[in-house]
Amino acid sequence: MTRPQTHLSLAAGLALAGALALATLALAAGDAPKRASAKLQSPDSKVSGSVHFTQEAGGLHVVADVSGVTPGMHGIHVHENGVCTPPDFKSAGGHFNPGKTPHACMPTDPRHAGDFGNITVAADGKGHLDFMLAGATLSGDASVIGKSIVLHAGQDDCTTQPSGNSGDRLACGVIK
Ligand SMILES: [Cu+2]
Ligand SMILES: [Zn+2]
Repeated sequence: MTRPQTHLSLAAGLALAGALALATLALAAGDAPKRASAKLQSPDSKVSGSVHFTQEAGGLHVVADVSGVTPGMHGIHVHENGVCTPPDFKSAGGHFNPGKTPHACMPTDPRHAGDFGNITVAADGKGHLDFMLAGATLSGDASVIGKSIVLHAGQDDCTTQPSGNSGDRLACGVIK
C-alpha cells in the first residue's frame, strides 16, 4: 500500500535535486568565464601564435603555439597591461604580478602569476606549451583577462629581476 507513495516522493525528490543542480551549474557558468585567448601580433610578419586558457577544476589550463620564430628558448609571460602597441610592445608593461612576488619560472613558488617561463622553438620555427598555470584564473584579482601575452626574443633566465632578462618583445596579444 505505501510502496507507490514512496516511489512518488523519491521521484519528486530526485527531480528537485536535479533542478537545483542545474540552477547551481547555470549560476556558476554565469559568474565566471571558462575560456579566454590571445592572438599574437608582431611587426615581423613571419611570427604568429596563439594562447588559449581554459578554467578547469584543477586550475587554469594553458595551451600556447607559436610559429615563424627563431629556434631556441624564448621567454613568454602574461604582462600587466592589455595594450600591445608595436613595434616594441613596451605598452604591455611588466609581468602580471598580483601577488607582488619575485620573478621565477615554474615550478618555483612563489613567482609572478604571469610567469610561463620559456617556450622551446624547434628547427621548424614552431613551439608548443601545454600546462596548468598555478596562481592565475579567469575571474577576480588573479584574472588574466584584459592582460597581455608577450613572447620575447631571448631566453628567460628565471633568475634576473624583475623579468628574467629575456630581451626584446617579439610579439604581443591581448587576452580576451
Ligand atoms: Cu615577458
Ligand atoms: Zn616574471
